[in-house]
Amino acid sequence: MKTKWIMFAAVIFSLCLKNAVLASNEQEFLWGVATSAHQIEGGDIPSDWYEFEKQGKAPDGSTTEKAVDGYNLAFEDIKLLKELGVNSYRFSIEWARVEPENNKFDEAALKHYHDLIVALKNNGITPVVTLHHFTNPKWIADKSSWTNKETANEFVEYARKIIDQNNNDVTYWITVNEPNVFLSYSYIFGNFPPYKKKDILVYKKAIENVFEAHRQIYRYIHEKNNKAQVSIAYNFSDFKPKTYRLIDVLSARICNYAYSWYWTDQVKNEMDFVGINYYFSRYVGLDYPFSSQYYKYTDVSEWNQWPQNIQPEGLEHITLMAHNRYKKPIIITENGLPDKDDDKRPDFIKNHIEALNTAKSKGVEINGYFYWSLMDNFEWWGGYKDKYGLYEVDYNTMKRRPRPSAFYYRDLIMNYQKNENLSLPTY
Ligand code: IFM
Repeated sequence: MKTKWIMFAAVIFSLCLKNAVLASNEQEFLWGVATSAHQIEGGDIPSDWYEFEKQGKAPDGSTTEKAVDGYNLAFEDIKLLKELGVNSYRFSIEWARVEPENNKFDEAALKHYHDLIVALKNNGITPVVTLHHFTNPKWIADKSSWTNKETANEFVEYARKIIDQNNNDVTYWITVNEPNVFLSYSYIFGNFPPYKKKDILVYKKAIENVFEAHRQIYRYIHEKNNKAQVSIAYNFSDFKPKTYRLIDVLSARICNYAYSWYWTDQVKNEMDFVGINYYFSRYVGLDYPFSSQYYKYTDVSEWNQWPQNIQPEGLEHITLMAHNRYKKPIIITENGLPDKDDDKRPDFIKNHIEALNTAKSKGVEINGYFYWSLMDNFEWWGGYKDKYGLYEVDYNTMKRRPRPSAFYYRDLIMNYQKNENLSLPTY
């Protein structure tokens, strides 16, 4: 009888402990990694990007037919997260998969994402859920995508479905990833679907529709859960003057405004934190973007499309600027490097974390850091050549193998969590 009581008490105690750990997890500094559905899952056939890839328009003619089999291996991949010791995972839900036809929701896909969220939580990993990461369902593309006002409503409908199902389990939501990038490539540079070039009016309409959808979703999530943390993940670049001439200084200011603040200002009342995706900085002058001299090379990665600066100080500067402008907490929602030999990545991570430490010592509230990416994946500009992964993927067997930087990141996280003299880990 006594043993029974002891066992009963032990079960209750372990349940309480687990809940306490999960609850406290949500307050911890978020140490994480990020991915997106289309880039890893494979089989995202009802999407506009898949259509684009089928026409041979993606880099190297590659397709995401298999990608890195992330949909089938989603639950297996939780082991990688555990191995890294991260306490959070940023991933996206694929609209096209969940709603392959207008108003026809795929119950199996909805269940898959819900189960993934629950499985992450059961493993002590906080899910950070992105609702839109570059791709649209094909039926949305057929209705002229984001230039159509209806798309905002359709997106809100889809988002509500996801939120209704998961709002008890998700605190952190990113409505849209890098609208400043995907809309510019879709409507100005013309190399993302629907390939419109320099169509400023259409571009402006698309921006308005994305922000309108964001605002509605922001309000909807907060009606359901007033503790939720909702934002957009923007791509930030630190534009610096290439000389101290007034004209270059002005150009840098204009670029910073056009690239970043123009976008973030529009939803400053509808973001609970500033989501920063940071990769590199740029040196600019009046001639930007026509000059080929606007990069000051410090250390250059193997990024496919153009040489990429490795400049952690740019991240420090951006976080300071964002802090001064909005006085809101900041989460680094992406930061990473394509480095197949893995010889620059450990330093890249360390230096960017140190830059955040410096920003923090200057009063910036930083609540999380997500390395891009958990594993190699399909890159919008580089196909499968750009290797951002902490885990290398063998594209034939789909086996994941940790690169040395995976262990480096794991040890760094452990170090920060143990050593109270370092200021970053808890807040
Ligand atoms: O892979 C992309 C991601 O989808 C958006 N941010 C930049 C990453 C690296 O190019």
